[in-house]
Parts: sequence; C-alpha cells; structure tokens
Amino acid sequence: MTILIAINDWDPQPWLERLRALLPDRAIVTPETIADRSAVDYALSWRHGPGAFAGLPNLKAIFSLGAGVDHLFHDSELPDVPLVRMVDTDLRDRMSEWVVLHTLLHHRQQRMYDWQQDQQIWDEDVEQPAAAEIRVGVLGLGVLGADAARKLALIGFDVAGWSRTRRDHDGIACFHGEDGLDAMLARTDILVALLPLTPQTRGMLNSSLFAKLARDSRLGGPILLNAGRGGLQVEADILAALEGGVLKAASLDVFEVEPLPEASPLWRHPRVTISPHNAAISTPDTILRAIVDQIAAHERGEPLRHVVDRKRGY
Ligand code: NDP
Ligand code: OXD
Repeated sequence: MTILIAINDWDPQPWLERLRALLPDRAIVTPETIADRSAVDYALSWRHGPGAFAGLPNLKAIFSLGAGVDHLFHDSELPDVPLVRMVDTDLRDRMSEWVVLHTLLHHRQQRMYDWQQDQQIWDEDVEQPAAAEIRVGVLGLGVLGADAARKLALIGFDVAGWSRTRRDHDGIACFHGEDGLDAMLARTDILVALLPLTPQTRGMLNSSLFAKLARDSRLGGPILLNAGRGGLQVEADILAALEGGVLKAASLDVFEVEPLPEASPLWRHPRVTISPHNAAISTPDTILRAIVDQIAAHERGEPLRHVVDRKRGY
C-alpha cells in the first residue's frame, strides 16, 4: 500500500516524518517522489496542486488534513473517489478556545484596557455587562460551531446558532435556512462565523448581512468573529461597516487572500484583531493518527466516516 501526501502552504516535513513513523511498512510518497502511480491507495491533501491526484487508477479515498474541504475543489482534475474531511477533538477544542477567547476579548473590552494600560489610565467606571446580556449568534452548527456554542452558553452568554438544516441543541436557540438567518441576526450582538466555504456561503459576510445585526447591543455595536473561511467575508464591506458604525469591531482569523497582504488596511485598523489562520491548527500527530485509524478500518471493510457531500460542498 502506498500513501501519497501532497501539502502546500505548510511545511510537509513533520507530516512526512510522522506518517512514516505511524506506518513504517508502507511507502509514503509525495507528488515529487511518486514512482508507481498504480500503487497509490490513499491520498492526503492540504491545498494540493491541481492534477496531483490525477492518473491514480487504484486510489480509494482522499483525506483532507483540515476540517475544511474547499481547498480540494480548486482541483478541476479531482478524482471521483470519496473525500474525507477531518473531524477531531483536538481541532474542535482549539477552535472553541479561539471563539471563547475572542468573544471574551470583546465582551470584557480587553483592547480598550490594553490601551488604558499603555496610557497608564485607571478607570473603574467602564460598564461591564453580564455575559447573559450578550447575545452571540453562531453561523454554522456543525462539529465546530456546535461545540463553540455550547462552551459559550456554559460561560453564560445568550447563544443562538444557524445551520442549513434543522438542528436542536439544548441551551442554544437554533435557527435554520434563509428565514432563520434574519431572525438570528436580529438578536445577535457578537456574530461568530464557522461555516464552510461553498457557493452558497461565499461572500455572505457583507454589508447587507451586517445591517441586519441587532442595533441595541450592550457592547455599543455588533461585533464580527470569522474563523470559517476568508471567502465568506467581503473585506471592503467589513472596513466600511467599521467606519460607518454598522460594526463596532472584528476578530478575523481568515482572509480573502492569505497571508493577509501587507497593504491591507485590516492590519492596522484599531478595532480589528487578527490571527494568522491558526484558530484551530492541524497538528501532524493527532490528525495523522485519525487518518491512519480510518484507513485501517476501511481496509477491514468498514465504511469511511466524515465523507464530504460533493453536491453540498462540505
Ligand atoms: P461541519 O460540516 O461540521 O459544519 C458546517 C455547518 O455549517 C453545519 O451546521 C451546516 O449546516 C452549516 N452550513 C453549511 N452550509 C450552510 C448554508 N448554506 N446555510 C446555513 N448553514 C450552512 O464543519 P465544521 O464545523 O467541522 O467546520 C466548519 C468550517 O470551519 C470548515 O469548513 C472550515 O472552513 C473552518 N475551519 C477553520 C479553521 C481555522 O483554523 N480557521 C480550522 C478548522 C476549520 P447543517 O448542519 O445543516 O449541515
Ligand atoms: C481547516 C483549517 O480547515 O485549518 O482545518 O482551516
């Protein structure tokens, strides 16, 4: 059995080393070292180059090294085999940490206190609303969104979530479909985007959506958190909304173009907090263990789990 691993934008070396350690009896190849294309059974990808998986007659499945699979669809020669996305507790917990961190950063007005510290200002009189007074709306109630929503609710926030199909989660006000979106936005002070990038979701974080957010936030205006995908957001609209008071602040982990170009005004915007697409990083050990387990189960005749629905795009 040969496994082909194709990685762009991340250092492939730790992945190769870990995979070889986990599967010492298997041939592990890259697009550059592949010798016999007919020997490849499984392929692992993070933003693989177009055509990297073409002409593999015995390929059984392609595994994404991340939860998102939009990167796979950039390849017009993607073979017609099952695509498996990453579902992993480590990835899930890391994402929830980012969401909780940034929700609290805005809720507790930490950027303002950073500024006050810099200015040596001691001001105890700034209003601190309780978590229960802050309405958080999570776009996407999948593996990551549902966990983040649950953890925010545990802290005490008034949490709602939105999905494509109906979902029910205790303690979360659940909305779905197009009608459900407007209803959720109207009761949202902090909007958290954890949607996959699909033709339906591309560009949806735009001026028209921001205008539907609640205007009576105890935080002084709506706040956007996006750790889903940069393609969900229209950055010119975010900047205009910040300037026009439609948004109060934003925390962004993902961008239309990554790395975020030096010239982007987002870098220096005083009310934008940036992280470099690392809200939930994939670590070779946990991710590859999950994939190796799936391959072993598949070889025993068990069905693959977390298979992507190509029509839905996630
Ligand atoms: P899931 O597939 O488990 O969940 C996706 C959720 O989005 C589901 O609730 C789904 O609805 C909903 N959804 C999809 N399309 C629509 C739509 N058109 N309208 C309404 N709801 C929609 O994905 P995960 O939770 O595992 O991951 C979400 C995304 O997070 C990934 O696709 C990836 O882009 C991003 N990500 C970012 C990382 C980072 O470091 N920044 C790390 C990992 C992931 P339904 O429940 O009805 O299917
Ligand atoms: C992912 C990511 O999709 O890291 O897992 O963006």
